This record gives sequence, C-alpha cells and structure tokens, in this order.
Amino acid sequence: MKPRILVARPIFPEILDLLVSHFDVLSNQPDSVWTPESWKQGLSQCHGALTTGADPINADVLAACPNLRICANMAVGFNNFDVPAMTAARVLATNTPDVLTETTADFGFALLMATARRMAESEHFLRAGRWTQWRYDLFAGAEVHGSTLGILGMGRIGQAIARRGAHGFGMKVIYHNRSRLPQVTEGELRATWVGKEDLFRQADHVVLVLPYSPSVHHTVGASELALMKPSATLVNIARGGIVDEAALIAALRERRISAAGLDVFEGEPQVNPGLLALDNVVLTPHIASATIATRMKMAKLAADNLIEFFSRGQAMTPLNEVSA
Ligand code: 8YV
Repeated sequence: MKPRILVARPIFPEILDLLVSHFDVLSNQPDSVWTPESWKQGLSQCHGALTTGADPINADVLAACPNLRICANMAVGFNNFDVPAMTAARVLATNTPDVLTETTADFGFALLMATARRMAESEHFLRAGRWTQWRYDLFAGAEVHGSTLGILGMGRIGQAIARRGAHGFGMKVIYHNRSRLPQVTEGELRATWVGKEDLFRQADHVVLVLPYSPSVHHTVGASELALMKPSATLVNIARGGIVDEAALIAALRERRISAAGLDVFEGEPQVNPGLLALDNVVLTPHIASATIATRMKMAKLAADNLIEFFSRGQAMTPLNEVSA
C-alpha cells in the first residue's frame, strides 16, 4: 500500500503527477480554505503532508494525526511548525533552503529600490492622470548607490543581499546578527558587524531578513524606529511579526522615517488598513520567492523530501531528528 499524503495547497501539475506516482495523494488543487477542524480532519488521514508557510503543525494538530510521519514545508521559513512538538510526536519536519536564496535577495533589493525611489507612489500618480509637468522635486527619493545598507539577520538571504549592495551598488554594508560571520566571509561580502542599535542609527536602508520565532516578535518597535534617520527606509521580507506594525504606521504617518517596503504582514493575508492609507509604503503580497523557476525548485525539493523519506528513510533537508 502506498503511503497517503496531503498536498495542502495547489501545486504545479508536474509536481502533483510526481507525487501521484509515489503516493496515494489527497490534494487541495481547488484551493479550498481549511478551517482548523477540516485541516486536522484532512491531515489525520495521512502519513505525510506537503505544507506551506500558512499551514500550522502544532501539538493540537499532531494530537489528531497519530499516523503522520513527515511534513515537508514548501518554504525556507518554518514558523508554522512547532518543531519540538513534531519531534516529540516523531514527525519529521523539512524545509526548502538554498533554492530560493538568490531570488528572494533579488526581491529584497527590488523592494528596497522601489521604496527608496518611490516607484509605487509615482506610478499611482501617473495612472491617476495627475502628471502635468516636470518638477525638480517630483517624487525625489533617497539615494541607493553609495548609501549605507543595514541588514538585520545575516543568513543565506542576508548575505546575498549584502553582496548585491556592496558589489553592485557600492553601498557600505553593516549587519547585525546574533553570531558574527567569519572574517573571511565579512571581507568577501564587504560587510561590517555592528550592534543592533548602531544598525538602526547608521543605516540609510534597513532590510529585515531574520527568521521568525517568538523570541524575535516585534524586534522592530517604537524604540528601534526612533533610532532611525528621518530619511531612512525600512524593508521587511522576513515575517510580519518581526515588526510592530502599529508603531511602524505611526512612524510613517509622522514621517519619523521616510518609507517602508513590506512583503510580509502581521495578520497576512489581511493588511492593516493603517498601512493601506499611507502613500510612503510599497506593499506586496508575500512574493519574495515568487518566480516560476524558484517556486518549481521549492515544490520539487518539498516533494523529494517526501519521496526520499518514504523510500529510503532519509529526507534531503530535515529540520529535526526523528527516531523510527
Ligand atoms: C513562501 C517564504 O512563499 O520560504 C519562505 O519562508 O516566506 C516564502 O518563500 C511562503 O512561506 C509559502 O510557503
């Protein structure tokens, strides 16, 4: 008998075909919205699941799913997983690192540039038919090249952004991370470690790329925003919960910082109306990894994690160790 797996959200047809050749697949291709009960009910019939960052796997869900052995997240972030609870329940957790690093860094940089150079705001202005003549200060924004880029969280994606900033745009790159990078890596990236407060004080553009866990909830709040230059921009491509959105909205409204570019939100897919009302923000719907090629690689890696685990007992990119 083939193991039964749940594909939580719609996926590339090729990947679904691959999964069907290995498993008895319960798929959600129509993209029905899961309620907490239907989610537990669907998962409880399965031995494995291909999940996304919005699908929770916690002690309550696990208690309803005694046959579950693996959840393969199609995301590098895994804050939807309670990994200790999964380990205790002997459920393997996997994610999709590496395959999305460069694509996500591209988007982080695009969002930084769009925010600093006021691209969304100026496009709305043009579409509204309000462009009547040239002016010296029409949508004059902040300089990107040669400015100071502050990166909070210096993992794979942070380093890829640093490389773009230092090598492509001649930026001075400063970063803050719990652990410092080896000197040779700092040299290669041309990045300098600074304390967290100095990062907020010195950067012209702050980019957030740290992984989310409850310990970094609201890492950027009123006091961090107060340290930033009034001309500075803030970009978040990590997780919404890292920023205190209410404090950010107040800072943007009062122009205590210049602008923000956000791909992630505290209550996504709901977006705080306070953000929607601002013109000094660029808002995108959690698409930093969204190119066809990269999403395909993420889906293939998640599928391979399931296939390898059920055929050979080992996954490609495990997050925990689970005894058989
Ligand atoms: C995903 C992400 O698109 O990989 C991550 O951690 O945030 C995005 O690439 C999203 O989590 C859907 O799974």
